[in-house]
Amino acid sequence: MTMQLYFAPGACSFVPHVLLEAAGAAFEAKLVKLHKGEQYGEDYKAINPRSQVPVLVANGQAIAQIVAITAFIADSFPAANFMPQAPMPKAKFLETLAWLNNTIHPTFTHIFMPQKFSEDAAAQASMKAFHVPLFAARLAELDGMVARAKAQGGQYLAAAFGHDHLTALDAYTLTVNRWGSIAGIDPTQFTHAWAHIQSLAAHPAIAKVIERERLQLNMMAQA
Ligand SMILES: N[C@@H](CCC(=O)N[C@@H](CS)C(=O)NCC(=O)O)C(=O)O
Repeated sequence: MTMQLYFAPGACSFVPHVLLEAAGAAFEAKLVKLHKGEQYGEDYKAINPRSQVPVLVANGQAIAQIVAITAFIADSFPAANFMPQAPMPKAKFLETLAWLNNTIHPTFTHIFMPQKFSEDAAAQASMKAFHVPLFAARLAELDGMVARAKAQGGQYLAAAFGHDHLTALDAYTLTVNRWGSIAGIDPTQFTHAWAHIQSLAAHPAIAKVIERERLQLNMMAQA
């Protein structure tokens, strides 16, 4: 299978980027410069008309949406155990992934890209101000999930529902906590998630992706 992952540094595409690297998959990492608007160019719109990363192209077929890409990678690399298989753990895994993708993630979008929701500068400013504490509260909820997984002796977040393997949930936790630091929310206050992120960053596949994307995990820390 030939694969290309379209990604942007520090974006949510970090999630499939980590999974592919951790699976030992052969893939080409294709950089999309979101800050230069490359996602709106005709070349990229031919790959994803919705102008977003990530996109995984597998044998010429494009897949968008992290939930779908995660399922595809998990099914393609079963030995990596990226998704629980039993009905209830699988449902809980998907519940958490969907929440990260459709709730935490768009909360940050309201802070980082308020122009997507209103053209009015005052409305953008109030939207931003409203969403910062909301994002912090949701990161605190995520911190609690990490705490529960660790309390059960787990190394990874999905241990909370009996699946102690690296999954998309861990990579997404790192991503949204890092985004918190962009929004001025100190990520070290989420002590369980922050400790978890440090151990994830030491995982060889994740370290490789952090290096390729040139990520600083805490954007509030002095460089
Ligand atoms: N629900 C989508 C979210 C994708 C998304 O929000 N991508 C952002 C980066 S994190 C993006 O490409 N933004 C570019 C833009 O909106 O201009 C998914 O799961 O793939």
